[in-house]
Amino acid sequence: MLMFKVLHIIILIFVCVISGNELEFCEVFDEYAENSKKCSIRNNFTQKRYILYDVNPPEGFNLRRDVYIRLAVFLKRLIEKDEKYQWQLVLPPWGNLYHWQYPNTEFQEYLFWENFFDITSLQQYIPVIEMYKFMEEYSSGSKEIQLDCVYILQNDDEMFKTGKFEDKNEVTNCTRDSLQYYKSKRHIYTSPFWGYHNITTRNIKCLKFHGTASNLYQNLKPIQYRSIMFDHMEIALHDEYGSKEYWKARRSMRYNSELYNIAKNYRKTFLNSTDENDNTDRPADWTKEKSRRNARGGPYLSVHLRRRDFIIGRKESIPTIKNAASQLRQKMDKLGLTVLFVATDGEQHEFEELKSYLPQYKVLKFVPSDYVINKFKDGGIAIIDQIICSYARYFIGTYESTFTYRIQEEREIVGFLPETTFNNLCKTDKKCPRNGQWQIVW
Ligand SMILES: Nc1nc2c(ncn2[C@@H]2O[C@H](COP(=O)(O)OP(=O)(O)O)[C@@H](O)[C@H]2O)c(=O)[nH]1
Ligand SMILES: *[C@@H]1O[C@H](CO)[C@@H](O)[C@H](O)[C@H]1NC(C)=O
Ligand SMILES: *[C@@H]1O[C@H](CO)[C@@H](O)[C@H](O)[C@H]1NC(C)=O
Ligand SMILES: *[C@@H]1O[C@H](CO)[C@@H](O)[C@H](O)[C@H]1NC(C)=O
Ligand SMILES: *[C@@H]1O[C@H](CO)[C@@H](O)[C@H](O)[C@H]1NC(C)=O
Ligand SMILES: [Mg+2]
Repeated sequence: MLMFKVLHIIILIFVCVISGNELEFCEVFDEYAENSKKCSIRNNFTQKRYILYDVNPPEGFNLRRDVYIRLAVFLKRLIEKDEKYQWQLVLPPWGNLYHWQYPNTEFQEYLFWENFFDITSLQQYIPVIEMYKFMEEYSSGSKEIQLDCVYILQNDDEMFKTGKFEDKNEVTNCTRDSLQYYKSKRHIYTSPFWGYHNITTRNIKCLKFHGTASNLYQNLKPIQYRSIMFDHMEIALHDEYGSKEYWKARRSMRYNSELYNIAKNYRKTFLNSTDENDNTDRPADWTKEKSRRNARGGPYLSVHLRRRDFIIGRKESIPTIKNAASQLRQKMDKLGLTVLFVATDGEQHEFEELKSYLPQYKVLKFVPSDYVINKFKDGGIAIIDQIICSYARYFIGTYESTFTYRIQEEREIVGFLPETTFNNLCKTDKKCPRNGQWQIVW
């Protein structure tokens, strides 16, 4: 009897020790003892850990940029706290976004961040690497890249029904909804993985999740996993929206310098706008940038005139073209400006219509050359529009458009007065929703 008890205790201790580490260690491979050993040696060999992520497919470019900031701040804090591992964020290639319209969809797949952003600037905030670099580093010669764990975040529908929100991070059964984009063959999942057919995983976990990005800390399990991916990362919220840290991450998102140069040439040629005249000079290195409110901006008013899906989805706040023209005219007259720069996703005929209501003003939009279309595509052209808007003396945006928010942030960084930035078109002169003013913190 005593023997039995002692044995029982020993077994208990043994189980605890094992489940505390070794047994969980690289569980991906634990069907194969031999692989499991290899795997632990492999994980021990390098301290590099890779975090990958993706966002709900219908989301646009500018919300995706916001999701990057959530991860960047999370990673920054993680690195401060945990020096044992070399954490790296793998930048998810851009592709096939819903709003991207240039024909030939293949041509808009697998676009790396360097097309749009300055990678060195991003790296001055956190260690990021492009997907192709990750593939090189991680595959070590094999044809396939197997991620150690993929978490699919899911909203807790119950919470949305009751309205009682509390942090949640619970492994749950995957719904068909969560798995709809993944294909499974003998427990090996492939696709979507940003369109790569050679990325797979054996280990998908669905998470009922509510809370900020840092609540995902417990899911990293760096002893067990060398690479993890979070899908539907937009479900995780900002840890510190609008804080100094948030703005640091935002400031590190400098665009590809060629995009700045294209915008600069356009401003000079068509808008009589130069950094010297407009007091908008900036240091090349974002970490050297300082708080200021004396940017003047070029002698033009810029507007972000969001159309397409917003005309249908945001009826309450989107004006007719005619009404927008009237609002713009009033403002230009008040400011003594005669040049209007229009950034829009609207149809050509909507732009022509706008112009027809403003005959006494110079109304312009950026028309990309074939070179720009081929090299930078929809994403780059949109950024050029955003840059030109962010150097105007006065900006008017579209209510609740993330495209507009990114312009407002850029103007906060460049150093404009908030009243020249936080304005939006109204449904009519009388019906005017107001966006919040998220001012920069240095
Ligand atoms: N070039 C250009 N594209 C735009 C403009 N407005 C919207 N778009 C396109 O439409 C997309 C809108 O989606 P998103 O980035 O999610 O912004 P939101 O939907 O306005 O919050 C952008 O990413 C662009 O591809 C614009 O003024 N100029
Ligand atoms: C990992 O490496 C450390 C020393 O670097 C060693 O003490 C330990 O036994 C190794 N663990 C495994 C599972 O190989
Ligand atoms: C995976 O596929 C991509 C695109 O087809 C290719 O560029 C990459 O080299 C491949 N990676 C490996 C490890 O085979
Ligand atoms: C998950 O699925 C299993 C097997 O289908 C079932 O037994 C279990 O109750 C489910 N769990 C939840 C939380 O729905
Ligand atoms: C361009 O701007 C400069 C300085 O702001 C001004 O002196 C000049 O007259 C402007 N040129 C035109 C053609 O408007
Ligand atoms: Mg959108």
